[in-house]
Order: sequence, then structure tokens, then C-alpha cells
Amino acid sequence: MKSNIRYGSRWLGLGTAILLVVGCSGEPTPRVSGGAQLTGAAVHREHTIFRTIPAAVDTDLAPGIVAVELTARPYKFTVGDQQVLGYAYNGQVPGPTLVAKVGDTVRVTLHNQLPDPTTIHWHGVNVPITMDGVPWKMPAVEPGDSFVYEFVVNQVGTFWYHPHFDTGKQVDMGLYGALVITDPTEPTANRDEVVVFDTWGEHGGLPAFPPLGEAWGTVMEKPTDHEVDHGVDLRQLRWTVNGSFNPEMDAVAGESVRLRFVNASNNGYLELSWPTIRQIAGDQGLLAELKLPETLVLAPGDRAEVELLMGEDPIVITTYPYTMYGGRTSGSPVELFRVVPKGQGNKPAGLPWNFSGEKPSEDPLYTDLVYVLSGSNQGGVWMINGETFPNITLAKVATGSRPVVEIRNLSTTEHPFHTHGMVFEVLSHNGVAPKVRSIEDTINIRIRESVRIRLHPEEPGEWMIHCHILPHAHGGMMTLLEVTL
Ligand SMILES: [Cu+2]
Repeated sequence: MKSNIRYGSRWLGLGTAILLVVGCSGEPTPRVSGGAQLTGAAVHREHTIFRTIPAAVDTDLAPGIVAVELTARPYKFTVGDQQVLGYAYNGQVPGPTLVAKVGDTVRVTLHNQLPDPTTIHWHGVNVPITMDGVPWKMPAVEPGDSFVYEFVVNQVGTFWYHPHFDTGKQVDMGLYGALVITDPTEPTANRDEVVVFDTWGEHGGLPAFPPLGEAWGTVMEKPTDHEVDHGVDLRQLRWTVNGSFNPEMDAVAGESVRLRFVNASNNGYLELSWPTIRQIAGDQGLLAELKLPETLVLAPGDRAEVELLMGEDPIVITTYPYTMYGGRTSGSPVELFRVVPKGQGNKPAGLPWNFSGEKPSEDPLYTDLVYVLSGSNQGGVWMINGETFPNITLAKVATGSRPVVEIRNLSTTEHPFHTHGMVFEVLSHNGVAPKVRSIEDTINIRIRESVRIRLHPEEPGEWMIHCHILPHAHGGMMTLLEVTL
């Protein structure tokens, strides 16, 4: 049986389909009551029903091929009680979840019905350079045109896709979705859900998007990034969970729930908190061992997977106020969503994940490349090694080499450092090596922090390396690294 069919049936129940019809009509999301008597929430709000993101339909029945059509077009939808005009893939925000098995060929036909050129970048997935969605290697897809992205997936985990053309605007307007690559030998949780977080402004009633009838351009032309970046005071950010505020997911006491988190915000950080976080995976699939962190920081672009072991008590997922300007700030944790079990039963045991237990590689104590991050909000110029994209020095590394890179953050904000086309192993943060081997494609560099990584270049091409705070990327914090044959 094809994986997408199996997952499709579990991820797209009838109840969800009905909900989506309601959502598409522009009516506010139906609400559920009953949250008031539950304990544990730092801030009580009325709850909406958790929306399972519909999986993309695989139009090719051949085994080993996942063929999907994605149409990007302007779309009216609701965020909370507010109707907005954004962009969407296949008329849904987040876009459909693409599900493939490791080893599958993924073929995505993108139809551009936007007024702007666009592309799709496969964040965290090693694809050929011509499939990476960066417009200087391949022309962007013009309005009215189509393009076929095709690549074989050899990694396992939770990835995401989004445009890499006018990225800050197009992602902000709703163009993003998850790509889940499964391993058939993994244990199966009773419920497996993608959870995509995004931020929306709440600043003096200003909508994150222009009200219906107003062109987006009128907002873009304003001299500040206030609306575009969802505001300056990032503590006020409101987070949507699969497009809804404060949803409630149901579960069954005695069962396990696997959650696949994606932070799709342009610039919002999450510091997730709930009793007993059981983190099983990061950017690049299973961790080397189960992690039980007190909190879980998700920088823009980051992914993580956790397992919830449901007893009879609800689990309330909150976030501490965390900003790029140095991390956690004052204020109580805010509820993002909750998982409420039905029935009776004890917490099950954790699933038998095949953790490798691998130790980190030894730091060879030489450095092949240094990236110094600098810049400031004053003028919005952000640099890597004193250069702003596209006026950069092209560094080169060889396919199959394992160059050591040191990233030093001399600016006054944190930066999620993201590599295209290759993953990397984390060697150390400020000289401290991780306990176990850690493979990533996006890593948060804190203020004044020095992080050493070892790149794994395997695919030739000129690859982007950039900050995933999208206003920083637009402000110049991008460079290219050429992987030579
Ligand atoms: Cu940055």
C-alpha cells in the first residue's frame, strides 16, 4: 500500500473535511467549549477545533512515485475572526502535506496562478541544484506558467516547502506546507499529525494582510516593515496552529501521538513548554537518542518531532515569550494548543524508536570557513563576513569533503543559519560539544555565540546559505557556497 494513502486516511478524517468546507466558505472556524474547567493553561482562551492538514493527492498509482499538483493562487481565508487576502497552495493554508517514503521519486507540478513569479524550495531536502527553487539557477515560474520539480528523497523526517522568490512576502502570505518522508520500519504512533506554526500581527488592530479590496502593494510600499514583518514588538505575536488560534486536538487515553512541528514564521521564535517533552526527531529525522528537554526552542525554519503519551489528563502546549533579541523575555507562557484525551487508560510506554546512540564526531580543531554574522535593524542591513547578497565572495568546497565551519554572531539578534543542498553535523556551541550526534539544516546562533559545524556537501552546485529570519535574508544575510565536483 502506498504510504500517502495509508497516511491520507489517518490524517484526513471526515470531521476534518467538513471543517475545511466551513473554513473555505470564509466563516470563522467553529469553536468548542469546555476548555474553562481544564487546568494548566497559563492564559485561557476559547478553543477552536484542531485542523488536520489534508495530505496532497498522489495522482500516480505506480509504487515509488509520488506525483502531486500544486496550484499557487491568491486566496481569501480567515485568521481568527479576520478575513484576509493571501496566497495559498491548492486553496489551503498551510498547503497540503506531501507524504513520501524514503527512496520514492517526488514529482510536483507547480502551476503559478499568482500575479508574481514564484518557485518552490524544499527546505532540508537534498535535491539537485536545478530543483532547489532558487531563481538565479533556474528562472522563476512566471504567472500562468507551470514547472515540474522532480527528485528522489533519501532522507527521513519532517521537512517543509515554500517559495524562494520574494520569500518574505510569499511565505508571509500563506505559501508553505510540510513534506513528510517516512521510513516503513519506524514504529507507528496511534495518531501522527503535522503541526505548522505561524505568526500574525496584533498591533493596534492592524491586519497582518491588507483588508479585502486593498491591494497588497499598498502595504508593501509603506516605509516600515511593520505590517510585513508582523510588527516590531515580537512579544505580542499571536501564533496560529495549522491556521487556527488556540485549537484543541482530541486523543484517546492510553494512546501515543506523534507531532511533527514546523515553524513557518518569517521571524517568530517559539520556546515550547509542557510537562515532560519527549523529543524524538529534529531537522533531519530521528535524534541519536531520546531527548527530554525542559523547553524546546523552534527558530524560524526549524522542525522537531515529539511523542505525547496520553494518560487521562490534557496536555497543554505553551510557548514562553522568546524573541530574536536575546531569547526568553519576561511574561508567562502562552497556550498554543492542547491535546485532550477521551476515555480511560494509563499512559502508554514510549514507542521503540531505533535511536542510533551515535556519539558526535570529534572536532578536528582546524577551521575551513568562518562566517561572521553582523548588521543591525538600523537601516536593515544584515551581513555575512561584511558582505550583503548578491555582492558576495564565492567560497568553494569539494563534493564528499567534510569542511569545518565556524559561525560567529557579532550582531544584536539571534539568527537561524540555514544551508541549502547539504546538511551539517553540529560540533559545538561556544566550545561545548553535543552529547550525541546532531545532524541539522537550520541552527539558531545566539547573540555572541560561536557555533562549529561540519558540512556534508554531496551535491554539486552553488548553494545558498542564509539566515531564515526572512527580513534578515532580504537585508543581505545570504551567501553562496559552491560545491565542486
Ligand atoms: Cu538573521
